[in-house]
Amino acid sequence: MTIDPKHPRAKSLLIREKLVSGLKKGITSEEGLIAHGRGEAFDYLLGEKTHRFALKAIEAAAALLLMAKKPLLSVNGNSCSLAAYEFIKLAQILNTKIEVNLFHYSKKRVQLIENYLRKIDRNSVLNSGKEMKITIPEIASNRKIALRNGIFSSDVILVPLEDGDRTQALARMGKKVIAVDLNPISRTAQSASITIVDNVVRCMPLLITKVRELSIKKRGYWQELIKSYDNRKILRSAYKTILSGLKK
Ligand code: PTJ
Repeated sequence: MTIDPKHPRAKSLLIREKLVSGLKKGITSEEGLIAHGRGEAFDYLLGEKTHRFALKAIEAAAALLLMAKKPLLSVNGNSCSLAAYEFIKLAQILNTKIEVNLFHYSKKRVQLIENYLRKIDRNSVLNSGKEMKITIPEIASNRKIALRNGIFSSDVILVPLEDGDRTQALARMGKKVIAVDLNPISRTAQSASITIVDNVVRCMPLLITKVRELSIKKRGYWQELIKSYDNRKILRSAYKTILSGLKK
């Protein structure tokens, strides 16, 4: 479908088109379209813009990713369809890897997503066909299948558009989780160390810029940013913004 840039909902329609195109390529799951609908509803209430609370979370996330011994970017069907180039760019800047980890798991879809990402940059993507797999305990979905050299051995993991189970399991394993979730009351949002309540499409370019900006600062500066960051406060602000959106 051709989208007229003058259409009042052009941006939102473009995002939908990306997901539908991902579905046709076998990247987005059918369920991913439904999950996006939930995200859209929250985004609508947030005025479809990046708020101050999200900028604060992005700043802390950038610092945490820079501080990490082994950061990792976890990508699923929706995030690949919506922001593949940005995930690759971020992996390159951080000199780290992307692991494809799916809720609606199929070997075929993992491979399709890996191949799609590898066409942009083959060095940034872990190869599930070659890497050793490990099961993360207490996860009730196929998200439990992780790569030993990836999520399993990483200390800071970026998880966009997540279901809550894995975030909680990773936190129990002592890992720091950075979530991107438009719903501040989801289990993922509540269990993550840092929650970016923003659309993945808007926040990824901002996160890339922030990582670049902070990379020239000293470790102590990153530490201060993380120390002064309060995820509860950020979630409260997001929740209040949604409530006031509803009142309007
Ligand atoms: O590709 P798969 O198989 O791994 O599946 C991906 C989905 C997203 C279907 C899967 O992880 C899932 O079922 O997720 P949930 O439990 O529906 O949670 C997705 C969360 O992401 C919800 O809280 C949505 O509000 C939120 N969300 C949806 N679209 C966006 C979003 N958050 C940020 N940006 C979005 N564009």
